[in-house]
Amino acid sequence: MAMDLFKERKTKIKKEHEAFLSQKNEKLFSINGIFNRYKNPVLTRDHVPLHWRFDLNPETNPNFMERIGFNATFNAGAIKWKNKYLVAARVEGNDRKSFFAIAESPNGVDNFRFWDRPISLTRLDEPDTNVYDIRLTSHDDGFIYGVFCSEKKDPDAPAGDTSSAVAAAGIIRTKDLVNWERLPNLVTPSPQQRNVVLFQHLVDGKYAFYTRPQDGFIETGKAGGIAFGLSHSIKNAKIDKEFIVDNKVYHTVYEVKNGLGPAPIRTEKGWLQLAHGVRNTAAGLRYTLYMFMTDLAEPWKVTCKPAGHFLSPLQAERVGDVSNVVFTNGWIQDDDGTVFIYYGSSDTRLHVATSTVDLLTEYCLNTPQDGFDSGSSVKSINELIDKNKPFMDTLV
Ligand code: M1P
Repeated sequence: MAMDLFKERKTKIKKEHEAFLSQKNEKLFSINGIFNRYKNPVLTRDHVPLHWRFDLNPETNPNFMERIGFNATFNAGAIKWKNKYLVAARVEGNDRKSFFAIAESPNGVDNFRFWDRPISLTRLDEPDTNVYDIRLTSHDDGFIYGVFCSEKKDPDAPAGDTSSAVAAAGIIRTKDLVNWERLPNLVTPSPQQRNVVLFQHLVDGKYAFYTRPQDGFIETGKAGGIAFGLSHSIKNAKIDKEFIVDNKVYHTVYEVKNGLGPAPIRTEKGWLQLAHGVRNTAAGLRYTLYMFMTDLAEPWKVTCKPAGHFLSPLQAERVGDVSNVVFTNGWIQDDDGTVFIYYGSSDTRLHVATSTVDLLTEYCLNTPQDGFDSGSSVKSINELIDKNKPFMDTLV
């Protein structure tokens, strides 16, 4: 009887899992013409392999019960590797701990399958209680780096405070995406760090990082903004001075905090930068994505910045464990100029949107900048209306 149940459940679950993993995705029409969303998320907790979840031995699991449950798969670093599209996702178990696992797709938009095992990080002196949001950078020095948030309990938290935490930037590197070397965490002048991204080239012979200084774990406090700093070494990375590239600003989509997404994409007109911005609402924080460009020779100098968000949570994306959030830490530039933008929604699942280097550049260069008040927004609209006057009959 037990054997029948084991077999019956295993056969059904296996079949449905395979059908789910092989599902084709569908590119949706884009009204804004800047990027295309896709019908299905590319990675969900249902993508987690069965052999991470079930004990496959009928003797020790006669009821074919799930032994380890998974809660979410989201915010992923991304890289093209041996002609496959890889994401290093933040996978979160039912135990709330997250870790990194690589999933691979033949086309970047569907059929993502996790590799055999998640990434095992070497422990430093003190274990990371939680790790998340890895940014992958193919560096000129020949290594692929992963820079991620390493979180542990705040040792100075008052007795009874079991929530306060400290965030630091962890660093790993690899040449094959299987064997990873752990390096000491990045040291910066800021008491906490999250959303740190390694730039792909040396600057003045030094390793260059985009950082996000913050005074507290959730609140950036007096600090905040996307910053930039240099380190002589990567093996003991230390930034003595970080300066702001793109600050948080009152009454914008990045008024509370912001953070760089993936390492930038080089174009003839400058570096394309993708970031997340956080604003306050009566319903809590709202996370959206925004873009800007920086100077080719001085990648810490903003050269243009469209007003407002580039991509915001829509429809089903709006709801999840942390609702009203989109977050990005990975994109892939293909040889033909296609850009695959991977973004997590509401700390629950991972999506892709596709665009091109040319379209993203055009978006950055031609979208009006923020004037920081309603009058300036109306002025931008009126300028477009005036420009359109000779063409109005084409809309009739
Ligand atoms: O919960 C929303 C996001 O919160 C953090 O981002 P930030 O540091 O900007 O507040 C991160 O924990 C991120 O993973 C998460 O999606």
